[in-house]
Amino acid sequence: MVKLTIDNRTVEVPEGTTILEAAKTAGIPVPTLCYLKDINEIGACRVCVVEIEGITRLVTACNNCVGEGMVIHTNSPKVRETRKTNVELILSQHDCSCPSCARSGNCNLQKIANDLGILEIPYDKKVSFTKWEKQFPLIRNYEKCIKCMRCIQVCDTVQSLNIWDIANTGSRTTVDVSKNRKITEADCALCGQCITHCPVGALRERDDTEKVFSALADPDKITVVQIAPAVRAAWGEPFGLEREFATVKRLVSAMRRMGFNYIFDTNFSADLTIMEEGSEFLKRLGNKDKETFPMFTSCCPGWVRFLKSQYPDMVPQLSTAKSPQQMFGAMAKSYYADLLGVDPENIFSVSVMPCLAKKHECDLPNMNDAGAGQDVDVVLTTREIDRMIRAEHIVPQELEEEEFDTPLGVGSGAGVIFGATGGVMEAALRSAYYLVTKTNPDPDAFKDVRGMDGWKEASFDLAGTPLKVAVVSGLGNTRRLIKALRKGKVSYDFVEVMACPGGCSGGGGQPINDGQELAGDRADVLYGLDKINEIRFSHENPSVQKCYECYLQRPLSHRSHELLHTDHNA
Ligand code: HC1
Ligand code: SF4
Repeated sequence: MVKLTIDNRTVEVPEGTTILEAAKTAGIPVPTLCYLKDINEIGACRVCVVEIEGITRLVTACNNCVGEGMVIHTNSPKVRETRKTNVELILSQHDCSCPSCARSGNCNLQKIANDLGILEIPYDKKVSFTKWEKQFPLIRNYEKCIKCMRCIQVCDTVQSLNIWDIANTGSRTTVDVSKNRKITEADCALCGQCITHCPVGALRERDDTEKVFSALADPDKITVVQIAPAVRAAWGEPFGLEREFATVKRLVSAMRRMGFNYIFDTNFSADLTIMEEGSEFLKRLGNKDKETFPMFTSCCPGWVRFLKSQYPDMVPQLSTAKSPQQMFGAMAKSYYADLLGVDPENIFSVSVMPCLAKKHECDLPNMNDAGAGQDVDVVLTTREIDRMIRAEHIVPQELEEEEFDTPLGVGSGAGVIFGATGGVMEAALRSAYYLVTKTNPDPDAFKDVRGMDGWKEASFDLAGTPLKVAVVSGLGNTRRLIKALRKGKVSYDFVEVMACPGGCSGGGGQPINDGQELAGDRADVLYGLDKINEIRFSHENPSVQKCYECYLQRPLSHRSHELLHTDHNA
């Protein structure tokens, strides 16, 4: 242990602890901008500088370790002055138009500048404007970039994609797409992790809220919206709502006030996905064809983009089942249009997702199987729906709980856990067991695949057939798993992949809580919802049963293939 003094407080911490961590244990917050625990500890922004008695030069707290007997001041006049100058220099290169910034009110730079009392920037502004492809779901605003390197590190070390790099030199230094590529030419998976880890507004999603406001105002449009599993665990965070209060039923209520005609649950189509994908898995398990086995889940479009760009020869191993989002869109404009007795062309199909890649997925040329334009017209992220709530002057604290509409608003506990890493696998195994044995397993029989580990393995006995499954989240972990699979070092029957660490609950479209990883807390909410759901199995969802009875006939039927499956290479 090392004993030292920080701001007149005696602190004892293990050897090798950084000054930042040591200060934290003593309850002394040191401001940081570029720091991301275990991912970006490079002291680039120099906001965390502190003074050590006996050393003339100030040092950065995030990447310097404590020493025995050190006397440290985290906010001495010298520290304050230097920190202020460092932030003023950052601001001199930053587009400070806060009112029009996506991160206004949730920006660490804004907060730190304000806390330091910076009311003027004494340096010349040198902000140059560079063009970006504004139709792409991910937008970089070079003028807001503070070169903290977080996006580079997250993309390299966590996601293994190396989309970003430093470009230019000297005062023209910026972060741009690596290897001189345009973003549309790079292999960006659109996981959005660079956005959720950016401390400022340099990265954001394409804003599609205006399209939805227009549809809501159009009397000829029937607006049908689906809410993804993971959104319910996070939408209330920016409003400071307790998780117990920020239920999906209150989100339903907010959206009804906005004027959506029919509000449904993606959990319904997650259940439908299990019926289709589970049946497909059992079929593939029967013949273990080399080309299509082991089977990969296909509901994460970030993962599908990754596989197509990095290992295209393995695309046939993806389940042909569409994602729940796209299954929902196809059913909304076919089955549900029939139930309503309306022309599907009049349906405007919106989805609220924790995800950026879903904005790309709904635009794919083969996602129009209901024959009325895109099956899903617009995808909004959790952040966008939260903006819409604010724009509509809805006070979330005053919302009462309201029910989803039926029948597509009915979902099982198996559907809701899709939003957490391991959830798709667990839901599929619950129903696969039933499909094979015609009896239900204990709904928690497959809980070994839960948890936030990036690469999990489990073995089960499926009525006499041994099954080995793997669950990965995060594309770096995914790359490691695929390499091991290709080298024959591991072998599985079924693999679930989610591009975002922790799965959709840690999705790139979720609220940003600077530097805090909340995927685990949000997953706990989803598992809690599964536990209290009266229906724990996708095959017991009465709306799904009815839909097969009256419309699809059975899993993998001709109509199911037309509406619910896809060719990922098309
Ligand atoms: Fe997901 Fe899915 S779980 S992919 O993470 O399979 O986005 O939540 O909606 O489609 O159901 C996302 C979440 C979501 C789909 C489902
Ligand atoms: Fe989107 Fe979920 Fe995949 Fe992340 S893990 S890219 S949020 S579908």
